Amino acid sequence: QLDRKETNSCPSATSNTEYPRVFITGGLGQLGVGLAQLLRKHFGRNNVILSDIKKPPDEVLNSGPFVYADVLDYKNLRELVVNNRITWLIHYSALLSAIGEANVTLARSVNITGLHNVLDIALENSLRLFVPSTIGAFGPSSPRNPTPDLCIQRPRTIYGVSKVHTELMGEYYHHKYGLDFRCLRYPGIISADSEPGGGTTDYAIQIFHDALATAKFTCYLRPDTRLPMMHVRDCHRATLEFLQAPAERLSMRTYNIGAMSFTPNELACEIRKHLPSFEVTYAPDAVRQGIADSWPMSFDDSNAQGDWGWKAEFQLRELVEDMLRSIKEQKK
Ligand code: AKB
Repeated sequence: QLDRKETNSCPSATSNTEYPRVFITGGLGQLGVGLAQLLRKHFGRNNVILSDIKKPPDEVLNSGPFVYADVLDYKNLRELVVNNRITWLIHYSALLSAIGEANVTLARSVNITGLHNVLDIALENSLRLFVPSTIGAFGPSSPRNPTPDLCIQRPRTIYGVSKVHTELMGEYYHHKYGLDFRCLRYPGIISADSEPGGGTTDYAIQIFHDALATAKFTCYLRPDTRLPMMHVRDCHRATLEFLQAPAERLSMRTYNIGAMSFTPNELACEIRKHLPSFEVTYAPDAVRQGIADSWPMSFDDSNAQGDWGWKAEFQLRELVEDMLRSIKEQKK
């Protein structure tokens, strides 16, 4: 029989105590594995623990510690944090915008009850807590082009409502109890090696796969739907730089981060520079078009730039080159 401690604790890296001990929830979603890879380069393989409720693929298991963790199971999560001497908690578990609309009860529970659990565990254990927010935290009455950090936020999706709740609860715990809560509002994140799940910006990933497979793509948004987007490497770097920023440089606890904004038509035109025969058909879907129409067209991220030096590296041209090259390599 396995010892309980053994099942719930992962090997410590070294005696080097200056590195954070990082725990990532929802680690098998679009962002966890890539962020863990970057953090492990900086802090050591065993100092970064990925977790999820799904079975990890072999390459994830072989790349560093992985444990089962359900964010709705408070005791299990607390035990993992305590037994592994965690100092930074990165909370990626969430249902995204489109899938949230199809599963409101589940989204409310994962996105809101899950957040309450991690807030309490982070406070009890003096953790630095990072939770992403999103362009989806804004709504039809927000200024859309550009959207500043502080403005009206009345989103119309359960995802957006749960993320405004995240921003407000995290900031409340920071001001009332001193919790080191940090939050970035991510644009749509574009990645080649990990699939998104149920977002509104996902078309901008699928388009590359379909372009290379069949030179045809059917888009669920209108050709002129402009949304803020970011290459996944910029997203991971922003997250690390923000987590490492000294507290005195942070004039706020929730920041917009931007990189580029484009429409499906502009993206298709850029892809056509590499694949001239590429054709796109537009069949707007009422739910996702409605969501996109209520979201920012571009982000004002001047506070992130000024406070902790945020600057994106990828613009549309580099993003398209990198996505096409990476997907082609995966197929070899
Ligand atoms: C979604 O489309 O739901 C996400 C997001 C922008 O937060 N990618």
